[in-house]
Amino acid sequence: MSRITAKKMRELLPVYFIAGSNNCKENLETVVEQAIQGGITLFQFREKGNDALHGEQRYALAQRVQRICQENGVPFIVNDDIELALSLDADGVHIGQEDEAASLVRERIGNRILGVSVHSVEEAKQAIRDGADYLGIGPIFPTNSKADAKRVQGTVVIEEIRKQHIAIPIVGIGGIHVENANQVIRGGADGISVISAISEAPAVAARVRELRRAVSHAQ
Ligand code: 3NM
Repeated sequence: MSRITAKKMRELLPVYFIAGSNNCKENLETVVEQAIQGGITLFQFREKGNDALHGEQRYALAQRVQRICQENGVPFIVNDDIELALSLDADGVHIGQEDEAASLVRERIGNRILGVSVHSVEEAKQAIRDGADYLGIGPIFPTNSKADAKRVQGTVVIEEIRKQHIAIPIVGIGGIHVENANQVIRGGADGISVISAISEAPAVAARVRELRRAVSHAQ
């Protein structure tokens, strides 16, 4: 398999759902199944923070969720944990600035999808040199889902990147909901990535449909 093209990558980004077991009131598998029914375009397994599972339980959960994604043709990305991604033969990994250098991660994962969180134009350029397939930029709005989130900066960084004619696929992250998704897309992102807008929705599939609609209306 060769590296994913930018065009194909963009097609995976409109509504990118990120979750772990502690983001969901029901079990994660059920939420992911419903989110897929609603039309998420990509999923990231992020088993982190308070009450996160570890070891065998974490691996088994990841495997079950990966199978659901595979059966439905939704690519499965692993947050941070390269060993887990490789042992599951996941479709890709997502890393932050605090994790292993993106260039080393690229070497380890071959042509799998590589997403990198960046917070400035400089970090964006470095991530591209290191081999990122897409960038995650945030927090766009205030978020309760990440304890160590950086300063909220709206869509400024995305706009600066686009002003410099850097065309890499981008998702916005942090505090994105149906009502503000349009600002993220109009700012230059190809999609939105969300935890709570989907994981805490009373009706998950319906919420995903609303998010899809908000994104496509803004494109
Ligand atoms: N990363 P919610 S914000 C996982 O700024 C994550 O890089 C962020 O959750 C960043 O959609 C965030 O519930 C949490 O706000 C996103």
